[in-house]
Amino acid sequence: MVKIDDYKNDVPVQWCPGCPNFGILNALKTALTTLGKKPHECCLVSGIGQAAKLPHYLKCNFFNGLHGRALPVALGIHVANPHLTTIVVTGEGDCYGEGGNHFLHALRRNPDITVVVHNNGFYALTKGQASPTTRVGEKRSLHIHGVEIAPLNMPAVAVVHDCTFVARGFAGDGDHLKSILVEAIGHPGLSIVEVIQPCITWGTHPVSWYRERVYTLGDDYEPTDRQAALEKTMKTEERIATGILFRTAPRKPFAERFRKEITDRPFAELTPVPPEKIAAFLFGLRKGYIPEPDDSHSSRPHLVI
Ligand SMILES: Cc1ncc(C[n+]2csc(CCOP(=O)(O)OP(=O)(O)O)c2C)c(N)n1
Ligand code: SF4
Ligand SMILES: [Mg+2]
Repeated sequence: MVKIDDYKNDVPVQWCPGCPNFGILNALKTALTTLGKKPHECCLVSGIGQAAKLPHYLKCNFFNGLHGRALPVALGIHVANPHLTTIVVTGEGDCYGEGGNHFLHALRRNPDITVVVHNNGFYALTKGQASPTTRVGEKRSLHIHGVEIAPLNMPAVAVVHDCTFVARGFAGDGDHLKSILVEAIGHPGLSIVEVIQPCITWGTHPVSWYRERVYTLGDDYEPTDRQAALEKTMKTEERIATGILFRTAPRKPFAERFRKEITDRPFAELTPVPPEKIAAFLFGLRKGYIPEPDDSHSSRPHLVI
């Protein structure tokens, strides 16, 4: 049986004491334990930021890469080993700002990965500059008269672009967040979980301000209803809905044909292909030859053996 301590490591945590990011860390560890995922079966991927430090604090596979680039790296990891549970942990600056383009194209590709976006409404690591979700009028260090441009609502973009699992959690409600993460990680295809994460150091409002505004969607809420989902997702001014905002039947995941027709084995387990065979394969492609799935015994060049 997997225990939460299996994920424990001795890396010193670099967050401010009392940061709500601790709530997200605990919720994620508990969700993975609840799902019975062993640490070696998971890979966390992040970019740069306070949120992006989270993978350091779990004992499992992780890749901490460039700012905004977690998604393409996660996609590569997932393609190379579809048996790993691949989870991106990112901030809204990392994911919607620097990495916004990757987010949009991940929606189109629908890889079977989970994306957890800590949304604290600014760039916390670099001391609170405005991010794509900073509210209009909010004063930030480089916006002394208040932010003038409208925020992005990427969960709504995800709903519009057929992401089949879109949820919002609150870092101050770990039990609820855990239950959302369990569903998200178990859902086939891309799952987006945005987490409202107050920053107690650079934030404009205390945690209580958020607590007064968030509420949990009731059992009568129908997450398959796209119109209702858009309405709940877009409303973030006075009352902020948390829970599974949108969930529909899974659609074709990224690389499905490759997995069915070529291989679903991790690349690391495949027999290395000799360089001359690769050269022959590329030469064949240049000549217009496209290998057939069952070509493995033919004398024509092929890559997977
Ligand atoms: C290419 C690049 N540009 C800018 C930075 C500076 N930088 C580091 S973290 C960060 C913002 C992180 O914000 P967010 O993703 O919201 O995470 P948070 O710290 O708020 O959790 C920025 C702009 C960087 N490290 N690399
Ligand atoms: S600066 Fe804000 S987000 Fe970063 S660790 Fe401190 S409280 Fe958390
Ligand atoms: Mg942020």
